[in-house]
Amino acid sequence: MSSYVNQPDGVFPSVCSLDCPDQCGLLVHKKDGKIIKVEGDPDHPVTRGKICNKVRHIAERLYDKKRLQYPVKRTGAKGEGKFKRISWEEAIKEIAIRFRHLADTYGPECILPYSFYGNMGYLNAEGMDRRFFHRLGAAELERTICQVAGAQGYKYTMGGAVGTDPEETVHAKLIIFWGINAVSTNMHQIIYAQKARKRGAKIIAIDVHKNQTARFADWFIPVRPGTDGALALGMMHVLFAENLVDESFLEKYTVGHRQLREHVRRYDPETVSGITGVPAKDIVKLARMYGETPASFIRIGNGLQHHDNGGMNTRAIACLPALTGAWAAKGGGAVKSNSGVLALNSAFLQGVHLRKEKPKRIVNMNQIGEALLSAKPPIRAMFVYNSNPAVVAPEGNKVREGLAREDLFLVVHDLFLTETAAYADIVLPATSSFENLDIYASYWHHYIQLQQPVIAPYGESKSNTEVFRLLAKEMGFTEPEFSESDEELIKGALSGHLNPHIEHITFEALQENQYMKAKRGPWPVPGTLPTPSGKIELYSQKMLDDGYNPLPVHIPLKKESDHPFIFVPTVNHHFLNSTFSNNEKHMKMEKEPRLHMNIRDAEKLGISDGDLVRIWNDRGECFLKAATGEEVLPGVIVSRGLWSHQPGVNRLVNTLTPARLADMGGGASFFSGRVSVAKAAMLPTEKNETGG
Ligand SMILES: Nc1nc2c(c(=O)[nH]1)N[C@H]1C(S)=C(S)[C@@H](COP(=O)(O)OP(=O)(O)OC[C@H]3O[C@@H](n4cnc5c(=O)[nH]c(N)nc54)[C@H](O)[C@@H]3O)O[C@H]1N2
Ligand SMILES: Nc1nc2c(c(=O)[nH]1)N[C@H]1C(S)=C(S)[C@@H](COP(=O)(O)OP(=O)(O)OC[C@H]3O[C@@H](n4cnc5c(=O)[nH]c(N)nc54)[C@H](O)[C@@H]3O)O[C@H]1N2
Ligand SMILES: [Mo]
Repeated sequence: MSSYVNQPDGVFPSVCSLDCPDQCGLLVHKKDGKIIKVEGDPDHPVTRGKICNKVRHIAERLYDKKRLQYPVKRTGAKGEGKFKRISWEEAIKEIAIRFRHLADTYGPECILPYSFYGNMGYLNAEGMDRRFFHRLGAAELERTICQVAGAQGYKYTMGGAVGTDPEETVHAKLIIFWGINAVSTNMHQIIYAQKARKRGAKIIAIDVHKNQTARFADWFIPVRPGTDGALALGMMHVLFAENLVDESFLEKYTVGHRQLREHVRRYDPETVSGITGVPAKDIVKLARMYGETPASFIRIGNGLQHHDNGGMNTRAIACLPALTGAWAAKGGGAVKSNSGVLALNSAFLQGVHLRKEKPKRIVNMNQIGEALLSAKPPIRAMFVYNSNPAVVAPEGNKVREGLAREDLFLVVHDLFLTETAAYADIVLPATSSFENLDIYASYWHHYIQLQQPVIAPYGESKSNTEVFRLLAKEMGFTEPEFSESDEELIKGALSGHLNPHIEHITFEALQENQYMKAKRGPWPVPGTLPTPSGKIELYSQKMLDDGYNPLPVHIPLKKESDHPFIFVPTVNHHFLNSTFSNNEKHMKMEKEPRLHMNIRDAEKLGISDGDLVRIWNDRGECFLKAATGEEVLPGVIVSRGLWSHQPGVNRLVNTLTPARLADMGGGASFFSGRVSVAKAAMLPTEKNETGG
């Protein structure tokens, strides 16, 4: 056990484990063996002592009286949340017996793991768990809920998840926050932008919602949802037409610029204005600002790619820095994700070789509702950890109906009795990241960080690695992969030298330094990009081979129904997806969920600010209070936060979101759904009580 755990008092270095690009360095204050305060580590080179409010108050979550302390077994109906205490021994035994019986009777692919990045630690997110399910031969889960569509779109252009080093962006002279609410979701990029602004940089936000980031910007450009590709193409039209492109960069670093120049003639500002809702003169102004500022930086968000056309739109935006040669300017370029810079030895960690047969059943996590309800042969068991699908996954009614199936054996491992756990047969208590040894690699900045356990496990809780070691043992999996310690997992993850940027980073060095930066040479170097040509691909033969247009194009959102509004249910400031959505302090900081709608739409519907409204479509309904104004364009409504169900008031926004897959990578299309809105005649509680 780490020396930190054995010291009841003191201040210890740590890492934030949340699924957030900033991955802050923390200092954890302990008294009598308990965490009493969490603050930012002032020495961390990127996060520099500044942390968000939600993590500043994380101790309230760690010691929340609702936190799970021991394993429990269901005694009530599924979803009712009635459980009795059992021992770990009983829990592990029962899971192993059920899994073995199911695997023997129906084949192991009737068992499905369901997880995401509730904890970003490599060991606890994709370590022993993956080894276990590979060895079992379970069905495979495609982890597509977050960023895959945009990642694939970016990859077609740039070859991989690599962009500008964010530390350089203080030198940028123009910063565009494109489909990202960075004030809430990437606050240290905002701090860099503030520094850049002091040196003369202009800040632009392009979004469907006048959020905090839009208010921070010098210029906010509202766009219609799912039209960013068209806006980027309109910018390209102006850049080529007005000779604002960097010919020598295009020649040396890209393929296909001649085809692209021809192709974008059709995306003139008038046409693009008709698609995006951005006035033609603003498209020209934006393109000129971009073209005249070599050190321009685009922070490409996740929001804009949660659409039917999210892959292609990201692909289009990713072409822009190549047109102006921004990649070659200090601080210029773009970041979608930088995870490629810090890639660890995943093959080792995940033990893919332990799988004896190729998986026949692959389930896309965005379609978990449908899979649970109608996969043939049925999914008979599911093990959920690091995720809360009952709240975060699309088509929520189907998800919850699937979780409620009497014949589904459901195990949930979490720190809390989440909405998903309420449906479980067995719930296992999880340690928080402060109780684990783990390794963290940011998907934005370039530092790998070590988490040494700071406190002892809470109650009887266990880490993910420990749970899967125990289960493997109980199942009789004797491979040495299942007895490796967390330290051995970290050492293996850093070995193999698959990634030259991190060759110098070892477990021992991390123990001494806490965080270490990747070594990157000059970038991009023509001929060395991981695209097929080694260059930035403005024209992509690979896209053509994969069935896409080889050039960036605008493809409209699917018109799924006649409901009049496009519904964009985003995340909020004080929660992390659904994490914190049940913690009193964080709920209080966030106040209540609101539905932002344009005042003209509201007036037409007789809705006033503060009215409770019903939002519905063919997938279901939910209820929120209206916030009317000019924050969104007519025809669009935006909510913030993945709130849980409140007795009587269904605030589960994902009840309404489509499980339809985006154009690339099997990604989610959370923000492409259509809904109707009306003033709720009475509180839904009254309605339920009167049976209406
Ligand atoms: N405080 C906080 N921080 C978080 C999270 C959290 O829940 N809370 N979640 C974390 C996770 S997992 C992720 S993936 C990231 C996500 O963080 P971001 O990258 O910021 O993505 P979102 O918040 O999903 O959406 C960002 C913006 O996209 C806008 N948007 C929606 N559709 C469109 C469109 O078609 N075009 C344009 N231009 N904009 C559009 C939305 O209005 C929203 O303001 O944040 C991480 N950080
Ligand atoms: N409407 C709408 N829906 C969305 C989004 C949106 O913008 N709008 N965003 C989507 C995105 S980008 C994402 S990434 C997903 C995220 O969705 P999820 O991955 O489900 O994220 P969270 O809601 O944070 O739930 C994480 C859970 O993991 C648990 N946990 C934390 N640490 C550990 C651990 O060490 N072990 C175990 N066993 N459990 C742990 C937490 O307590 C929490 O219950 O949501 C998606 N859903
Ligand atoms: Mo995400």
